[in-house]
Amino acid sequence: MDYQGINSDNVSFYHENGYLIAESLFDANEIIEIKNEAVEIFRGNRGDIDGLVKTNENTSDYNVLKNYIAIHFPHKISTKIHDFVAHPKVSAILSMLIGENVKCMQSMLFVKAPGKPGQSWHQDEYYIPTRDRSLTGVWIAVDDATIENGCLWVIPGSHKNMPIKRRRAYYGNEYADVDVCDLDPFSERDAIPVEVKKGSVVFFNGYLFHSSLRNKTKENFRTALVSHYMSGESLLPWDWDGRLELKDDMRDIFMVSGKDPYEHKGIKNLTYPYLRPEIVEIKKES
Ligand SMILES: O=C(O)CCC(=O)C(=O)O
Repeated sequence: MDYQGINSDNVSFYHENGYLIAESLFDANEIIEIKNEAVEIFRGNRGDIDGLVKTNENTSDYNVLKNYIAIHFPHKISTKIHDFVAHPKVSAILSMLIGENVKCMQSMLFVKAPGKPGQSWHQDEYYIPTRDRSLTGVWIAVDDATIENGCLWVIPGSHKNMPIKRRRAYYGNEYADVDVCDLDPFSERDAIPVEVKKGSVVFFNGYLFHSSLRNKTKENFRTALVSHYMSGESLLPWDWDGRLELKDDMRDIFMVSGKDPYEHKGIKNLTYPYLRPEIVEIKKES
């Protein structure tokens, strides 16, 4: 078992530490495709999205993108982004980490413009609960990610035997969120920055404590295409932060590897793209 430089030692590292970096998984030409597509999306050329700032052909790409943190569910309006979310290089590694059948339910295209806030400490399964702890994030670096421009931070090993932790109020200035995860028995001192070059891809476990800080650069974006996946076998009792009626299995998914064991249920079109707000309110507990 060896794919694009990822072997069984790397898979063991993932299970032990809760994250894995696949260096240079995408080449410069592929990364430029994502970067260009981000500009098209935020110019409104893939459809209007509530909150998009009006621009014209004379507006520079910098001025188009400088207004935004991220768009959620870009794969719903962009076939280019959909292709990268379901890219065989991503799905092959996911099937090494999760199993043969892998489905995707969510994507986010961060541009994280200069000055924009980060995401507070959290576990992704708090927001997107699976039945078998199989939630896996895939973070494709489209720009070099550095401490200064707000790279990902992780607490290695924090996913192991970890319950879903409560969240408490956050009053600081680094994050868009108004709450933050209780890290006990870990602390921020255990965190390491995940600085990666563009084209590298970070895979991380849905129970892993992770966060990102404000982009403190004056002119550098921190672009990343981030998507979430899980085992095809698990149901997905996800109400999309209270936007949907809670059902035992949310079926707005697509397979990126293998077969869908629940194919007979069909697929529903429930989610839609929206811009990530500057302040993210507390998730409604169900
Ligand atoms: O890219 C970021 O700033 C945060 C991404 C993240 O935390 C996530 O996808 O769960």
